[in-house]
Amino acid sequence: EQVEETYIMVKPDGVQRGLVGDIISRFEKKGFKLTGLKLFQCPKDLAEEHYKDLNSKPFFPKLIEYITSGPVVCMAWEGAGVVASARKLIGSTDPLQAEPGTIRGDLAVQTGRNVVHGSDSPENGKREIGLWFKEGELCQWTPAQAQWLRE
Ligand code: YYY
Ligand code: MG
Repeated sequence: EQVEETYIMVKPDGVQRGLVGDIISRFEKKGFKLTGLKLFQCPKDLAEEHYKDLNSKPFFPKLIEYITSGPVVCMAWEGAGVVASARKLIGSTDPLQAEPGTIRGDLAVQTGRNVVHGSDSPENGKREIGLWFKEGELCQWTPAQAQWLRE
């Protein structure tokens, strides 16, 4: 299988509501590898670059205001199939449509406050990790449990 990277971010509502530990824990327990982690106040230009594909949408200004409204938790996660699997763990964009057991299904009620971001493709995973992290902020390491996760 192809090892991939994905950019996961706890949005300002997730930080304010004390959900950081719960959200990190779900990816950690699943067995993916954390390679980057920081609390960060996002500047407006970075938020606009991150969401540039949506810049013609009517909700874009409110989305940028929301993402820059307080600190976010930036994460890089690595593993075979991590991009699609993380999207499943996160659930549908609209938390009312998201399945119970998913982060949004369990912890949120509105699209505009859906607590977490996850990259939608391996290409965007790389792009977004490059946007949000400097090179020295990422760690390459071998988790001690690696041999118990994969045969
Ligand atoms: O990847 P995902 O976060 O599930 O959804 P996107 O379609 O990429 O939209 C990004 C972000 O924009 C979404 O998480 C909330 C916000 N948004 C919104 O406020 N209103 C919409 N109708 C669609 C998306
Ligand atoms: Mg998206």
